[in-house]
Amino acid sequence: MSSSSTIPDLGRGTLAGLPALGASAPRDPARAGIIHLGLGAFHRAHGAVHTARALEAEEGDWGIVGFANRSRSVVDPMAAQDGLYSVLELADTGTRADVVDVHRGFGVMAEDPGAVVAEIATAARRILTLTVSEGGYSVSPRTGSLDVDTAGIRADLATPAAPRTVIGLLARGLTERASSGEPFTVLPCDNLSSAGQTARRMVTEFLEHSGATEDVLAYVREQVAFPDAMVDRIVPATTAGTSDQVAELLGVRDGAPVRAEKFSMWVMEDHFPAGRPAWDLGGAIMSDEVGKYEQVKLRILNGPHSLIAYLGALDGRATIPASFEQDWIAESTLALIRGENLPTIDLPSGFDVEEYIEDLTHRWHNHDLGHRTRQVGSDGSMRLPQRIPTPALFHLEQGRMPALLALTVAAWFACVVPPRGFEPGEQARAMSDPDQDRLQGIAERATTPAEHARALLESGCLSEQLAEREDFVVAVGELLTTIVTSGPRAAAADALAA
Ligand code: CS2
Repeated sequence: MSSSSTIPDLGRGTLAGLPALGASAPRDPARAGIIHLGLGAFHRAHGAVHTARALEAEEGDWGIVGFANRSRSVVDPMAAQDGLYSVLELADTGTRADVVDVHRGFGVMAEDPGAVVAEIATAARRILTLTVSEGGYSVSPRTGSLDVDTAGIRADLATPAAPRTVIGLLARGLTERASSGEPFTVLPCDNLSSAGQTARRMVTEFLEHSGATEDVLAYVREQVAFPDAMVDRIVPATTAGTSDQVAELLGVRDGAPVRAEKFSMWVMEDHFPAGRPAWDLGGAIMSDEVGKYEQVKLRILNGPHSLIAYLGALDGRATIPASFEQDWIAESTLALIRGENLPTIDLPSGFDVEEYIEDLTHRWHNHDLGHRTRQVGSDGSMRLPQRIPTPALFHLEQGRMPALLALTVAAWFACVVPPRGFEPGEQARAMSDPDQDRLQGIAERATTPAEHARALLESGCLSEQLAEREDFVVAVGELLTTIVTSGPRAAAADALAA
């Protein structure tokens, strides 16, 4: 690019005069109180921004040492930029960019897992936050327990001193920290219900399977907190143009920018035995009702988001706003929210759910964000077990068919594990899923879409309990048949009429 040579690179030398957040975090990496696992766009646009704002409100030793999962694509440019990057906020009222200045150290989990273990064992680190996506918690969708059938967990249980999975790393790190007895907090920031309790259970099960001592188990039980949290901000993948937009707004070239909507919400249990940043002053909500907020988030936003992505992709739409603009998709989504998911939610006290839904429909219309259907539709095998079974079983047990939840499942299968002979189109083909080949293998012998749906559901890919619901299996099969023979719009009409 001809202009790029004249634009200086982002770094401490070019920071003066730029809108920066968090700079009061001590520069010395030894004083960084937080370890973060999963240095992706979401953490950088959400937790890191709230931490930076908290530091603006109240100083403290709360810099972040961040670990990417496996790629160096973020770590390298951030390290070259003295840990700085910008967040481009795309709102109706205009676009703005802020530089975030809270990261004080970097690593890549897959390259140097031992470094993560050593960090957890270091007394000055007091909190570990994580955004490792649903799959990172190694929960079996079938049983809800630690997934000992995965190669990663099997390998880590065989050599617990040299772990590679997130749960194995946490277990090893806490084992090493146990000898000092220093308290610690693990704060998951993924879209999982009871994410904190789930992480505690998985770590404890791992320790038990690997023969940990009673001392270590007692340390984890008594000195380590695993608060639950609800996280909410739509953060689409960074695109090639993001850097140019930042250059235009800030006059610097940023090799690791992120883009996000204006909305941001973080609700957490206030349980931090080793202290915490003033997150409450940085926009987060401290609450004893996090479980209820999680239900709101998973069932009003995430589940319906999946439905928009799958119906939209089957209809050839590349983005969430382009999909949600289709009346029949919006109608199906709102019917899912109001008719099926909302009745299953125990709302937090004083929470204005109508305002949340109103905001959300607005957020889903944000064309500037251009959130891709392929991004939201990927990893369904990890995401849908968090979004579908609980509300679906709620209705089934009362003798009602949740047709739009069934439609979400049928549309997921059509996109990602299509029945033989069905071509779901370019947008659906672009969705990825770590379990895709295994799922396709399970349905290999099916000769009809209904048999295909049955084979998949009966494998327990969403939950064992749901697999046993013959009425749900039949409903998903019928909707998948309609998608294949008459298209997604006809299937949505059937679900709405049910
Ligand atoms: C989305 C979420 O991709 C998805 O599964 O539903 O990433 C969603 O955008 C965020 O949870 C919003 O807070």
